[in-house]
Amino acid sequence: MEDKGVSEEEVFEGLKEFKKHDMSYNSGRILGSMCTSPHPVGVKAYTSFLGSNLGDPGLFKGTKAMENDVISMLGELLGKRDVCGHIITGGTEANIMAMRAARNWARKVRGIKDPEVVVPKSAHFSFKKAADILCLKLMEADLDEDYRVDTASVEDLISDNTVAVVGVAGTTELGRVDPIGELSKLCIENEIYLHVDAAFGGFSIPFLKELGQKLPDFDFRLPGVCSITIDPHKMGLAPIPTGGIIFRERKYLEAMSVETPYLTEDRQSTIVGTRTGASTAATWAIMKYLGREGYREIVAECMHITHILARGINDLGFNLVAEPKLNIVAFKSPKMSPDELASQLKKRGWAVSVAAYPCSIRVIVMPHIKEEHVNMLLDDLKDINEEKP
Ligand code: 0PR
Repeated sequence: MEDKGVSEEEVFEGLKEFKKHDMSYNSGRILGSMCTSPHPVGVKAYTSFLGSNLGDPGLFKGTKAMENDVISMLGELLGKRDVCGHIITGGTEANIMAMRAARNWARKVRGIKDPEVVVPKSAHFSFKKAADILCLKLMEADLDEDYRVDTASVEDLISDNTVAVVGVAGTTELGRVDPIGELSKLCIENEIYLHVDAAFGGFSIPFLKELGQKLPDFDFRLPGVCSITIDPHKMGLAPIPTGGIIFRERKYLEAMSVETPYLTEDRQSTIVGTRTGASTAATWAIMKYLGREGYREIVAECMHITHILARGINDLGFNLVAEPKLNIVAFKSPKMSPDELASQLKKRGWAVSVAAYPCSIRVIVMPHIKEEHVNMLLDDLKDINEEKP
């Protein structure tokens, strides 16, 4: 830092320079992200709560009431209005909080000292971070032929030390929805905590069901489900960083609370201390503004474009890994490896990601991907395919 400051103009010129090197969602070229352009109403709400700190809620009672309201709205979307939870930084923090709650609860009621967690092989890598931080042993369950977790494999991995089972509603790589109903039964029988990671699917599955798409129940309607991750900064269209963690019962939040001697609340359960109220304001505003109808229209459009892309890819002779259930299309080329295809697409200005299991190109059809972008992508895929002997 220089001793003397510069003018505001100079500062913003400097910022513009950095921004030039960023990709923009509006270009339609970001194909591998679960984030998107935040909704303008959310952006406006976000900027009006920049100084509000939910880490000291007694000072920001209005923001705290708004967080409670958002949690109830999310709970209602997930089948139970009377829930508790927090708006936090994203899916990673939500999953860590859920694992911490499950571990502490099992320690308290079952005296478990060597905790294990059963996760599907398709689980997001945030569970590896949770396991490392919380000293949990991760047991990875196999997937079935449709890349959903195999309940029999989960059952085999359950032991006296199991503190939680995880199911995913909208897997990171393929958008699969695990058989959460079967997991719920299994967890009730074995008295084990069940966490559902709906970071991606939480803001789309309920609306797709309302639109008549056949998708299994995944939420608090299933009695075994103890907590759900749902990320407003993915399909909820909120600005980054906005995640959600929702618990069926307060006792799980309390199982990880610590004393906060000099704050305006006595105990705190979140990992983060100082915590922005802006994310909560944005989520509240967007949910109120769009309503279910607004979200239904957005997910319907994403699915429409997903099907156009999937059909086009199929017609060009590429192989779809699986028929899309949510707005994710994964595919392979019969002529080259996913890495080679990704680098060819990169040369043509597309930012795609390569999914690990099964190794394939993954396109997440977020609201910033329009039909015109998909048509350009299909043209480039056609050229790449024809250039390769
Ligand atoms: N759970 C699931 C099912 C997820 O897909 C993700 C993230 C998380 C948890 C973790 O969420 P946070 O990243 O909010 O902590 N899934 C994407 C991924 O890792 C996130 C992402 C977003 C990737 C934007 C790329 C990108 O440009 O693939």
